[in-house]
Amino acid sequence: MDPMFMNSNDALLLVDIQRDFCPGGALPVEGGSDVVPVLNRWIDAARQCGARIVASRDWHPPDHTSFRDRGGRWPQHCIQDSEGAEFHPDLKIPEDAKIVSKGLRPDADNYSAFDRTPLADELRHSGIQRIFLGGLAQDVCVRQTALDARQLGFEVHLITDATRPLSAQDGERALREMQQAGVFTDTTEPGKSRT
Ligand code: VGL
Ligand code: ZN
Repeated sequence: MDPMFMNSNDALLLVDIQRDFCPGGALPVEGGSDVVPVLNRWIDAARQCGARIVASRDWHPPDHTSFRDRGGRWPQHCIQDSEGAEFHPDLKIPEDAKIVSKGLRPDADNYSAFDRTPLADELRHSGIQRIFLGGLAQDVCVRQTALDARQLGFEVHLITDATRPLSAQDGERALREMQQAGVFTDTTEPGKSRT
């Protein structure tokens, strides 16, 4: 879909585009930085169309349960106030964007930007009905955020050119799961249709 079709009932949700999820970071997604120029164009379009812009971030305490040294699945990443937790320096997040932090509790992991955050209520209060999302990682936080958004009743569009998986195989599976849940995944850059 052409980003210029967005309006004030839409939100652009930028999921976890942080240094640690990009090449050189602690939990790098291959090609993770490639989502940045695509999403910068969507940010421009969202501003022109009056759509709401939200950026989520993984924001863990140093003793987070998802870390390997605590018996979890992942290397240490996105520790609160660390350099690795910063948004990608080239991502042009506007001053008035809403920042949503997740994964704050030491004893619980939350992959979704809606899990234990005020995001759903805030979007509803702003009259948002459609969510366009992209970011990292396609098979982890983007997947769970998109599935939750559907469950919460939003129309959801995954910007397929603006997401990358940690594992290619899991990324494909996540794409199918999202489609089965009613997420539109035909959304892409104008002229570069993937379907
Ligand atoms: C993520 C693994 C661990 C993500 C967060 O943002 O996709 N992945 N924590
Ligand atoms: Zn995490």
